[in-house]
Amino acid sequence: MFNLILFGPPGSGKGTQSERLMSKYGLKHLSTGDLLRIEKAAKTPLGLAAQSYIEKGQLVPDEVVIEMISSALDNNPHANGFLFDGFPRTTAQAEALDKLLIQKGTSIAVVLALQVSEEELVKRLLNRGLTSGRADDKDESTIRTRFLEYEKKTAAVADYYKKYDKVVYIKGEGDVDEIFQSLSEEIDRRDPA
Ligand code: B4P
Repeated sequence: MFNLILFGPPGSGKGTQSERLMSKYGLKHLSTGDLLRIEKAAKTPLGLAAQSYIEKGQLVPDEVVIEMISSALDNNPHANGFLFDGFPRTTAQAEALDKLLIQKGTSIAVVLALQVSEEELVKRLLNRGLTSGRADDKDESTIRTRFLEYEKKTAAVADYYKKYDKVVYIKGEGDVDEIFQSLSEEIDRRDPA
């Protein structure tokens, strides 16, 4: 089983690259952002509780996303491996994920961290906000809140995995195909086959 985390600030291209990586490597894509938006659209109690956090640009509480990931892992017992996109976003989430994977006799192989400048991130998210209908992409102050949350709570996740020597930084600006190529090279080096 090959499990990887695609890591990076909001708008760094995690969702964009995940789509390609999952089809190339046959990994099960688990995006907590997507899972939360599905819950929100279905107006489930979880989705309604998450909505106010997402719309303000804040992180959803750890226990909510950890429970969601735990169920997703249980619901995919035959997966070849998982591609975690936008999860973990706090050290508590990273610790919980490690425990869940140990229970399944597996672990994280690598954390691929996309690096993009803040000006470029703002540009991308405002641009996506023009068509996505996502409330958290619409105005610059919500986008800035997301960056603050990232600095305050999420950046430490890279430090957590650095202790285990699992983090590889990848330039996330430029051509989408070239970024995909760089990510693929790192995965191939670790041989998920
Ligand atoms: P997410 O859905 O995870 O989204 P994201 O950080 O906005 O985006 P991503 O990095 O995937 O960007 P994308 O590829 O789409 O999170 C949304 C919210 O959900 C969070 O703020 C939080 O409230 C909540 N949440 C999710 N997970 C959570 C967790 N674990 N704990 C707590 N709360 C959680 O790219 C963005 C744009 O850039 C797109 O328009 C794309 O086309 C463009 N783009 C991509 N690559 C490009 C390139 N190389 N060049 C130019 N444009 C590019």
